[in-house]
Amino acid sequence: MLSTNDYHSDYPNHWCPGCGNFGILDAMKSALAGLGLSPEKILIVSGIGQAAKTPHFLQCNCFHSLHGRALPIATGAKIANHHMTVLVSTGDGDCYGEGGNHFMHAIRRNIDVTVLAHNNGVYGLTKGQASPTSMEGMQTKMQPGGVIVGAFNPLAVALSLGAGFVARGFSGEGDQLSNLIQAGIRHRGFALIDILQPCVSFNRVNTHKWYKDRVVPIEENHNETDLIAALRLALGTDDRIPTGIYHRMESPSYTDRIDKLKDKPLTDHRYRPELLKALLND
Ligand SMILES: Cc1ncc(C[n+]2csc(CCOP(=O)(O)OP(=O)(O)O)c2C)c(N)n1
Ligand code: SF4
Repeated sequence: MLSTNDYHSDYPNHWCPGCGNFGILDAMKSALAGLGLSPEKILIVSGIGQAAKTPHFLQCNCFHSLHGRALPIATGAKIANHHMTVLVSTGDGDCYGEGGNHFMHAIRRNIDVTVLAHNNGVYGLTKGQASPTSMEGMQTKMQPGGVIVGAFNPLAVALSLGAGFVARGFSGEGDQLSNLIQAGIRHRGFALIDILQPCVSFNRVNTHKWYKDRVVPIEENHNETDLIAALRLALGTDDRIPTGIYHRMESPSYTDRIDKLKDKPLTDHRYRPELLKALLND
């Protein structure tokens, strides 16, 4: 039986005291322990940013890649060994801005990865510029007159692209978040968990209190298989921010569609350089 201590890493952590990332890190450990996944069976891929440092603080396989490029790395890793549990730890800037094109195509391909998007509505690491999810009107040092465009809606976009698992969590609701992460990992196919996360140093609008006043669990009678109901929730009609599973519907993942991978992962196939040589010669 595994405990959260089995995922503990001693790597020095310099996140600001009070940062929502701590709640996400704790929920990740508790989700992994709850699923009984041993560290060597897990790969966490990240891009660049405060959120992207998360794998340093976990004991498992980790690939800290380039800004916006976590999803292509995770895609390659999953295709190489689809028996590995692959998670992506990314920020709103990393995933929806710099990596927006990869976000779109990973969903379309239904890559079996669980994306934990630490959504703090700001570029934290580079000290507070607006991100794609910053609210219209939010003032930053770079946008002193306030952000002049509307915020990107990751849930509505993921749903409209056909993502099979779309959920929203909050770093201040650890038990719920841990359950969402477990459900995302269990889902076979692309899973997005957009996690609302206060950045106490640079986002003075979306504070802990601001979220506490608005976050509500999705109503129990919500039908997770009803895409239109999920879209309606994602588009929102009032100030409330529903948390929980918006949509869940399985379909064959990318590796399920590749005949050669039906019996065993690519890593277990014999390497036959003569075939490659023949191909190149041709
Ligand atoms: C190609 C490239 N462009 C820009 C940067 C600078 N940069 C580093 S992190 C970052 C934004 C990170 O914001 P987010 O993904 O929201 O993560 P956070 O730090 O808020 O967790 C930027 C623009 C970079 N490292 N590489
Ligand atoms: S700058 Fe913001 S996101 Fe980064 S560690 Fe501090 S509070 Fe967290």
